[in-house]
Amino acid sequence: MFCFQCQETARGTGCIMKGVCGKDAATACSMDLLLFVTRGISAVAETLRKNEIDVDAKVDRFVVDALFSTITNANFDIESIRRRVDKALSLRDSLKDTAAAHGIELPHVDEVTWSGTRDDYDAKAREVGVLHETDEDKRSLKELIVYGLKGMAAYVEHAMRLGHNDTAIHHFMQSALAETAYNRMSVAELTELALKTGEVGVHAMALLDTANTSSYGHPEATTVDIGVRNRPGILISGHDLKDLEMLLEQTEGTGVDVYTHGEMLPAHYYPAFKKYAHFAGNYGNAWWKQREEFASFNGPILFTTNCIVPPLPNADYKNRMFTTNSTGFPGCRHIETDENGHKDFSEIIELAKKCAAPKEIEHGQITGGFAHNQVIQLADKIVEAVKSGAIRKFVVMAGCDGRMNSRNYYTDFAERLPKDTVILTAGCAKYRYNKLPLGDIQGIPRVLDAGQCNDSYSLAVIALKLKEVFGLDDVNSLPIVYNIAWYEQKAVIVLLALLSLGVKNIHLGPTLPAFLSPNVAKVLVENFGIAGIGTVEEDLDKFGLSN
Ligand code: FSO
Ligand code: SF4
Repeated sequence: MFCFQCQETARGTGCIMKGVCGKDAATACSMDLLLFVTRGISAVAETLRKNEIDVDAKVDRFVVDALFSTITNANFDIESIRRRVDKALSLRDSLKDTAAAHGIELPHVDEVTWSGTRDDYDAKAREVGVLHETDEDKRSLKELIVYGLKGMAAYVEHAMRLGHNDTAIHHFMQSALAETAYNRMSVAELTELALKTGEVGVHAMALLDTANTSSYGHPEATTVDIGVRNRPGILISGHDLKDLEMLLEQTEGTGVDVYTHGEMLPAHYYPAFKKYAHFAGNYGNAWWKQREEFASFNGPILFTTNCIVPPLPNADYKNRMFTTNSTGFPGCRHIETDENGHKDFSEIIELAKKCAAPKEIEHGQITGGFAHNQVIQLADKIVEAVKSGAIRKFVVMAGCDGRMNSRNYYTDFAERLPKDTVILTAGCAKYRYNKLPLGDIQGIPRVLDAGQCNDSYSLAVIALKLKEVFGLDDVNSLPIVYNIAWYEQKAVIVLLALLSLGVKNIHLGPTLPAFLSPNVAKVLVENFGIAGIGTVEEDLDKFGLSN
C-alpha cells in the first residue's frame, strides 16, 4: 500500500505498512482498485457524453459514493469496498456495451480495458495505486485533484440526499477523474485543472448550502448544551443532516434523547431541529477523542460519515456502533436506505432503550450558528466595530482537528490572539478553542462558528459581502487573515475553493500536505502565498497581531 492523502500520514511522507488511521494494507489496496475502476467508468461516461449519448444518473451516484468511501476514516470494511469494485466493473462494462452499440471508440487506457474477477483484485490493486504515476509533479497534482474530488463528492452526496443535484458538477467530476487516467496533461494543465476543481467545489458547497438551508432554515445564533440528561441517548456523528432528521423523527416520544458528536454539532443551529425537545445537546469533542467519549456515552452511536477511529479490540462500545451511507466498519451493523430514501433506525432505538444514560464529561453551553445569513444580519454592527477599531482583524481558523500534539498550537494561537480580533471558524478545528472563555466584542462573540467544514462556504460568502460593504476590489484587502488546519480530503476541496476565489496567503497546518511535491508546493507558494505554520509567536507576528 501507499497512501499519503491525509495530514497524519506516517512520518509525514506516506503510509506503507498500515494506515496511521487504522486502515490495513489490503483495504487500502482495494480502495486503489476501486478508484482505478471508477476512473474507467468516468472515462467511458465522459466519452459517451461527448458523443451525445445520455448516461444514466446511477453512474453519478456510484462515482460519488465510490469517492466518498475512500475518504480518510470513512470506511474500514474491505468487503464493502470489494462489493463496490464488483459493481464498478459491471457498471463500466454496461457503459462499454452502450458505446459498442453506437460504434463509439473508447480511450485505450487500462482503466477501461482491464477485466478481472475477485481472484485478480489483489494483484491488480498493487499495480494501480498512487505510485503508478512515476512523474512526481504529475502525481502530486493528480492526487491534489482526486482528493479535491473526494471532498466534493461528500458534499454532493449530502445535497443529493436532500433532493438537490447538479449534473454539471457530476460531469466535471467524471471528466477530471478520467483526465487522471489519460496521462496527457502537462504539469501546467494539471495545475489549471486543480484550480478548476476548486471552482466547481465552490458550486458544490453552494449546492449543499442551498440544500441544507432550504430544508432546515438558515442557521441562527444558538447556545448548545454540552452536559447530559438522565435518559438513554443515541449519539449521531458525521455530517448528514437528512439522517439526523430521520433519527429525530423516529426517536420522538420513545424516551430516548439524541446527542450530536463532532461535526454534527452545527445541526443545533438549524431552526427545523429546534422543535425536537429530545434533541439534547452535543456530547464530547472532535472525532479523534471518540474512543474515550463513546465508552462513557453508554448508548448507541450512528456514523453518518467519516471520521471513524477503529475501536480497540476490547472496546465495549463496538457493539453499539452503527454505520450508514458510504461509511463502514467490519462487524458493525450498516443501516441501508430503502428505495424511497428512508432509513429504519428502530434497531438503534431499541438498543438505546436498554442502555444507561450518558455519563457527564462536561457541562455548560457553547455558542454557534454564525453562517452567512446570520452574520450578514449582523453586518451593520460588524462594519461599525471594524470602522471604530473595536475589531482589528478577523482570523479564519476553519478546518479540521486531529490527534497530533502539534495541534495544541491552535489552542495557544486562539488564546494569545489580541482581544480585538474575531475568529471565524467551520469544521471540527473549532474544538481546539470553542470552549475557551474568549469573550465578545460589543456583543459579537470572538469565536463565530459557521458550522461544518462545508460551511467554510459561508466564510467565503461573508468575506465577499464584507468586500462589497467596504467597497474593496480585492478580497485580500479585507482585514482577514487565514490560519487553517487540515486533516482529510474535504479540507482539500475547501482549500482549492478558497484559492479559486482568489484568497491569498493562507497558512496551512499543522504540516503541509505530503502529497505536494517540492515543485507543486513552490507553485502554491509563489502564486498564492500558501505557507505552513511556525511558532505561535512567529505567526502572530507575521499576521501583524503580536500584541
Ligand atoms: Fe473532515 Fe476536517 Fe468535516 Fe472534521 S474536513 S475532519 S470531522 O473538519 O469535519 O469532515
Ligand atoms: Fe495513512 Fe492518512 Fe492514508 Fe490513513 S488516510 S493510510 S493515515 S495517509
